Amino acid sequence: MSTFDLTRTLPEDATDAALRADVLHGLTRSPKTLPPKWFYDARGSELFDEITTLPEYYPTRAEREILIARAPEIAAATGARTLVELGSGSSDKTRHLLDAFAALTTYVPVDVSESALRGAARTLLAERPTLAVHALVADFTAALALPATPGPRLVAFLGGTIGNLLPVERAAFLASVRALLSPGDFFLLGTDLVKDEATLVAAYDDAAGVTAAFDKNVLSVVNRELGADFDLDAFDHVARWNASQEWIEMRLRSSAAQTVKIPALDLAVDFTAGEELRTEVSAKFRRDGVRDELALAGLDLAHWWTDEAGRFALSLSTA
Ligand code: AVJ
Repeated sequence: MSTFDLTRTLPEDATDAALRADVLHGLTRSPKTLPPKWFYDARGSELFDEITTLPEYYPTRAEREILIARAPEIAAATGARTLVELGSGSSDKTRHLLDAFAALTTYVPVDVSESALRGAARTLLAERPTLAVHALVADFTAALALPATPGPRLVAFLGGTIGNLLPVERAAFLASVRALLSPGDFFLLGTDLVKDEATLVAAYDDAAGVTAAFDKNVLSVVNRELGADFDLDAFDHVARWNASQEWIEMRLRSSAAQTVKIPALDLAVDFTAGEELRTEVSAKFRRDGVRDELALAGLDLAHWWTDEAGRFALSLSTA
């Protein structure tokens, strides 16, 4: 007997209000920025899925390699009965964990996309009719209230998405994860690792141009949702390694001086020729940095696993 329920903690219009606030704030400051969460409309999610299959984009394959190799150890170390997955999306990676977790009864996927949650639950429940799925439509960067589920709980945040948060945001996020955990619970975190610049830049500027299309897609989102008139051909995709911050930055560079109108905000935004709009930061990590950031949030690093090539890490920490 399977159970499925879905709880919405985001008001229906929250997305619209947040997009307006982010676009107004990001495009009226200098340098201009847009937060990466707005990449992921239906088209953007499709493009991201395509990115994960590109030869240059290693993180997804590296993380999958670790999950497959270490799922039995993760299951043994945690004895988890509930898996909470933040930013679960299609729940593709979750399968590797679920397969290894004999004690698991309950899965709590958390995502901003209700359609992704429903689709993922349908697929999972078809395969695992005894699983209880409590889906949560929520923004994982905001305070979360989890349903009461059997412990121990394993909270997972995979894919390296923590790298999209700036250091102060990361500290706040880790503290909020810590607040979700009771004694005996665990946190599983995926982090992409610092490596040579050429490999990193290629992963964010692939030869086929899929990442460029993904980057520009944020402009389509603003056009559609806020009636803006961004000309996608008037911007070039740029991926740059910031060595002092140890993060990749994706930017859109205006190829000419231009003015973009955003009617929903009653705003006109001027770009100079060559001006860059930062659309994403994707931080890369080292073991000691991850350990220290976890410790600051009150989390103890217990296990650190990488793929054979040492490109990506999964860490398991305790409250
Ligand atoms: C989904 C946030 C992990 O930062 O590598 C892929 C998004 N951006 N290519 C990443 C992304 C450009 C990705 N995360």
